[in-house]
Amino acid sequence: MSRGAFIILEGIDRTGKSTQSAKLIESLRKLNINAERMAFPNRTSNTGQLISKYLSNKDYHINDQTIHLLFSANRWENLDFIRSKLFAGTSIIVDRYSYSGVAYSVAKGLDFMWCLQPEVGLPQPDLVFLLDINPEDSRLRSGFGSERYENLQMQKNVSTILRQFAEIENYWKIVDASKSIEDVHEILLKHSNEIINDIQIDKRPLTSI
Ligand code: ADP
Ligand code: 2DT
Ligand code: MG
Repeated sequence: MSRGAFIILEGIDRTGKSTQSAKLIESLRKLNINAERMAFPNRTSNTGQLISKYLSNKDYHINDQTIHLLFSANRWENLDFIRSKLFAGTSIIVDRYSYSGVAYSVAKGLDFMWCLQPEVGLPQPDLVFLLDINPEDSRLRSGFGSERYENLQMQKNVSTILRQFAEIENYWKIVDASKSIEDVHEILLKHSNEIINDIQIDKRPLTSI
């Protein structure tokens, strides 16, 4: 049996990652493709509860390096789960991954290579969608502004860093997230289907960051 595809949705806040990952799972399942959704941070584990408190309570202090490593640990604790699902043939759609980890910390002023280092060895995605939007537009969407990092300057910095990843790596696809929910969904479904099929045909191995 061939493995599932490891597909990531990245983007600044309110670009539609949660909406699109849920819709993608629904459509893939309708096509009889085994697929599961994950989101980072996973707020339910011990590290996730600390992270969630840090994000929602601006008075709860954790220094920048420590929170960076906690976000990374929050991914590492899911390593066995991710690998076992993929090798059982289930594709995984992930709402944020290592690239949010790097981009938000670099946007705060931490060193890029230092930020990337704890991600080295985690599973390498087969495809990353960058849901791209002008930060001036996404902040007008409902819910914006309630958590740490949801301010315009931070969003602009993160957007620039995520675009740099997308420009140098050919497994990234930039998607115009200002389109309608249905239009974005159609693009994501098409490319996800293609990569799931390609992996079945060429039996490519799962590699590491
Ligand atoms: P994210 O997970 O990236 O923060 P969400 O999926 O939670 O974003 O979407 C944020 C808000 O924007 C929600 O109210 C959602 O309904 C809305 N939204 C998502 N995608 C679009 C779109 N393409 N056009 C207009 N509004 C959208
Ligand atoms: P949402 O749960 O609304 O996506 O917000 N973040 C996320 C980091 O700083 N580092 C990371 O490694 C990850 C995965 C982005 C989560 C917030 O946490 C930030 C916004
Ligand atoms: Mg979300």
